[in-house]
Amino acid sequence: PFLTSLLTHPTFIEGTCWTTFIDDTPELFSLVSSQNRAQKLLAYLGDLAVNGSSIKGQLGEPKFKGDIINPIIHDSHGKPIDLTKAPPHGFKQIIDKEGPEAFAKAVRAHKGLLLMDTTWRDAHQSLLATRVRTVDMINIAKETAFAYAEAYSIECWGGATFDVAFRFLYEDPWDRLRKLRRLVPNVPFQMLLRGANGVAYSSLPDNAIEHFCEQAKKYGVDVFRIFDALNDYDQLEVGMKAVHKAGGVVEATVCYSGDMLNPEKKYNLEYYMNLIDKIVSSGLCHVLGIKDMAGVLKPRAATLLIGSIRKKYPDLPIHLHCHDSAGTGVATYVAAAEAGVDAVDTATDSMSGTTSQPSVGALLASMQGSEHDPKLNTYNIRAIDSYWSQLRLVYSPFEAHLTGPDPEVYEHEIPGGQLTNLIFQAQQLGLGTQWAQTKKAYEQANDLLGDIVKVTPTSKVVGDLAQFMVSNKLDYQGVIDKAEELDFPGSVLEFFEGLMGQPYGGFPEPLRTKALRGRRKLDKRPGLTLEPVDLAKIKKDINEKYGGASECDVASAVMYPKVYDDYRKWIQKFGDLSVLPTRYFLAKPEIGEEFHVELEKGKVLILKMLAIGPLSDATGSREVFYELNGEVRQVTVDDKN
Ligand code: 3PY
Ligand code: ZN
Repeated sequence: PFLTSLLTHPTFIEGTCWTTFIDDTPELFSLVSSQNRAQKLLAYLGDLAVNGSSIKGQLGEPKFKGDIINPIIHDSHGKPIDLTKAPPHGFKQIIDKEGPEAFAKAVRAHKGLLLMDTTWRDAHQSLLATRVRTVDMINIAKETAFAYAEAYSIECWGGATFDVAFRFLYEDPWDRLRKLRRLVPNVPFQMLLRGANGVAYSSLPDNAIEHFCEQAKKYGVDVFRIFDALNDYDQLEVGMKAVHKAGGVVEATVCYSGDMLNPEKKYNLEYYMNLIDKIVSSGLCHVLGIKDMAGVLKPRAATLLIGSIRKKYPDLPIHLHCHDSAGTGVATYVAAAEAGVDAVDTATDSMSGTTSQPSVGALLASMQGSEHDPKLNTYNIRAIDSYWSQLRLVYSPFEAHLTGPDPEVYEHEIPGGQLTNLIFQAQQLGLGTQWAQTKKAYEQANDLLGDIVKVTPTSKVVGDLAQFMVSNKLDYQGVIDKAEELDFPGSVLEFFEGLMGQPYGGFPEPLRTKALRGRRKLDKRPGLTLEPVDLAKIKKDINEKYGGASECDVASAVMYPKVYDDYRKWIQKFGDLSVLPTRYFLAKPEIGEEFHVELEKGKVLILKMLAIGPLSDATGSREVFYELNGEVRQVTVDDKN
């Protein structure tokens, strides 16, 4: 079977095999025969038909169940592009041939505003609970490589996507990275790294971060946006050093919080410039990132902040990330471009706006004819969007149903992804009416914690405290008065212990002491006291349990031991379902409806559900009948209803 896997692998067939191909392509070692895979797939489809979807957070079925139509991309003469040809060279080639410093120089020298497309990461993290699956990115990847060939980067990895892929989609995020990389050889891939937390929710030993970054770089990430959720430089530096060592582009990032135009607020220009000075003087930073995770950077603040950085550091590339929660994102980007920013983040139109990034189409129209015009081919950009407008309807079960901008974000400062999540949770719990209370409580929780920078994982701390306050009917004063008796959420205690780093201005006292009740108080970064991870032992353990452990598997198990373990067990039962079209992953087909699943290149299963049998009183199960490549197959499914 290994030989069959190798000989039928798309990269092998395409003849683009590289020397470390076998090492770099662990899926070759999945010696599961297609027979076995088909049976596992039927087990999943049967379960879905009898018990409905088990995908967490899914409400109802996709609004769109038709065939997805792929767009035709055109060249500059209006002729359709042959997608079997290689796409034009982009910034990726500069990184590969000349390294991160040359990339930074090329970005700075570029005329016109550069764009990062966030559709494959932050846009769906912020709008659709991070649920977009690999197959739906793969199916538009070649077209994207042409339409976005001149882009600064495509964000496709990291942040919550890593955890959610394993936990809720039963997909391996490394597999996503490798597959997309093969299809997009020209545009740099970008990921979001939570500094010393990696892609997890609290600090990990330094060797775990190093090991993770090494694999991420090796399998396709070029640009690493590294932030720390408290803007704690010591925590940030762990990520910067790890990425530098791995040879990636260090996009060291400052999180923007509050309102620097308001003299009464904690985070002012001086605060940001001091942090930026520290980052630049480290000598590790190739690009400076400014991360406005809640969408609270007003246009005039962008002029002041970007203008000040540009003046002090004329050669430093600046990359700005905003969310469009209040509806001001495009105005902020225009102001930032005029103040000297190099790159900004947009999402395809139908996956943009509100808690996501500003729309690419709106930005292109706003910049058209100006000296900062990004000059992308708007026809192709819209063609890509015609694909995503269909996909957005396929993922409708994960919509938070935001109706429009939320200018109240300037008060509650909830980050884009979390805002959608909290609304979604409130709706699922039937607490829609409590939503207004949750927003108010979030604001008060933030004040209680000392007005901290709020982004994963600290945003979760504030969110958990807010929900705790709502369910226990506590206001600001109530928490202060009862602090000694309250059973605070775990994340709040972790924050107070110092496991997420040190907040600017210190921890709030006496609340911290009262809440901790004798637990430890770290005053240095946690990594200094954490034992290094025994990577060899983890590899051995995975090998013994499941076989075929790659370094990527090790990195996954280090980040999320339990989630990774559950994923491997799930795969043993249902196989790798990343190839199943999303419409059939989320809902059963109609009886008699034929559909195709391409297990691997050239190995297509033709499926048709024939019938769902009656409930057997004796066993509590049902038989589900499928036609698979013309043969009738049946699976027995426990009816959980
Ligand atoms: C993440 O860490 O997942 C984020 O998107 C922060 O903005
Ligand atoms: Zn974001």
